[in-house]
This record gives sequence, structure tokens and C-alpha cells, in this order.
Amino acid sequence: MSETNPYDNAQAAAAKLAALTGVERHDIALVLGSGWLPAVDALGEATAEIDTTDLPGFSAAAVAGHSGKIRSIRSGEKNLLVFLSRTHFYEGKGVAAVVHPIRTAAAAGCSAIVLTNGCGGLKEGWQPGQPVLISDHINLTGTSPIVGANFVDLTDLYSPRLRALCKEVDGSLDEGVYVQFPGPHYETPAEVRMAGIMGGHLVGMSTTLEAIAAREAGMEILGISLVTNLAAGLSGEPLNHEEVLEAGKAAASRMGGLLSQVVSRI
Ligand code: 8IG
Repeated sequence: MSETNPYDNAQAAAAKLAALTGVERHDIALVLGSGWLPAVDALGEATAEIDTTDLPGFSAAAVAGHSGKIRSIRSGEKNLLVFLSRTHFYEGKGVAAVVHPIRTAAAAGCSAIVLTNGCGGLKEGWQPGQPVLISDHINLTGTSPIVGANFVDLTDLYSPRLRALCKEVDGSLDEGVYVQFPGPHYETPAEVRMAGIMGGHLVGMSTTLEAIAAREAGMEILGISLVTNLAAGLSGEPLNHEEVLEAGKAAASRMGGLLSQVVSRI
């Protein structure tokens, strides 16, 4: 990140975004997590696609299956701003870098954001490939994207209105509390048990810092996890990143349908 303040950086990125995409204002932002990329085509035709590195404040994507692109999609009456990848906390670029896309989306005009991720599931009966609505979170990164005495309220962080809307689209959707670990290693089975005792149902390495920045920016937030694997220790098998990508491919049409129907109703 440059030396100027993060909100000014986001304004600069939003201005360049408008210039490069030809879209003056975006309405809804989406951030695609592990396993969600195959769902993006269901959202509609791309008006423009740019590299994140074309905008100030973004750095290159680091993970296989994460693509450092931003797509502008016209969907009905709305302009969607879709981040095909994210910067993770574990990359060590700092929290401001993690939430720069969120602040850029807010500066670009987005009043709602859909944060998606791939994660491990704890709840009995959940299967890989299953989407779960995030009802709340536990942030175990030990940090915040907000600096200074700005005591942002996080009650109902994950919009009850948007969760209800998702359930109208798909009545079978379950909800859970998402626990963000710092990563990049997966949890030990003991840490997974701890997450469960704390009240968590989903374990991952993203989303909570972004949600906090989105709330600070005044956006309505929807969080959806794709359970790509059972959390460590629950299946008797080791975890691997390929299984994550496979679960995404297998679930793509369901996730794409869900996202496009929900976005049209936001
Ligand atoms: I995909 O089981 C995916 N990301 N921390 N734990 C954590 N992150 C994940 C997991 C998981 N699966």
C-alpha cells in the first residue's frame, strides 16, 4: 500500500476502475473465494474485465485457483463488481491490503457486498459442496482493519434481510458461525474442536476482516461459505487444496444459480 490513507487509496482505485471499465458506478460487489470461481459465469456477460494490478493499491494474486481479476457485469438493472480473487491475511501484506478491495467497492458506489469463501465445516451432516449462510463470525486474527478510536458496531453484521432473501431462493440453506484463523496452515483437530466449543461451525482464512471493513463503510453484507471439506480431524483424511477446487467445480451450477438469483433481489 502507498503511504496515503487507505480511504484515499480506495477512492483513487475506484476512479481508475470507472475509467477502465467505463462503468461510472457499481451497485453490488462480490468477492469470490476458493471454489467459487466456476460460478461466476452464471452472473451474466462481462462488460469489462481488468487485472487487479491495473488499479492502485492492489498486488498480484498468490494462490492456485485464485485469479487476480476484477469483472464488471451488467445484471438486470445493476452493475456488479466481481473480485475473482482476494488478498488473504496470511500473505503478510497487512490488513489494509486485505480490505482494499472492500473499500474500493464502497468508493465505487456499492451499497451491498457478497463475501464468499471456501471453508471447512464442523456441523454434523454437512457435506463438501454445500453452501452455508454466515450468521456471525469469530475473528481469530487478533487484528482489525480499522485503526484508531472508531468503535464500529458489529451487531447483525451479516444482514438478516439478505439471509432471509437467500432462504427464499433456497429453503434448504443452513446457517453457521464462521471462524477466521490466520492460516495459511489448516487447523489441528484440537483447534477445530476449540472452534466448535467457541460456537463456530465453519473454519476458514478470510472474510471476517473484510466484513468489518464493509460494515465500517456502511455496506449491507451477505456472507456465504462453501463447505469444501470437513474440518480437520472430522473425516479421518488429511486436507488438501485440490479437494477444495474439486468441490467448487462440482457445486458450480448450484452456487452460480444461488448468486444470480440472490443478486437480482438485493
Ligand atoms: I477451502 O478446513 C478451506 N479453507 N482454516 N480450514 C481453514 N481454511 C480452509 C479450510 C479449512 N478449507
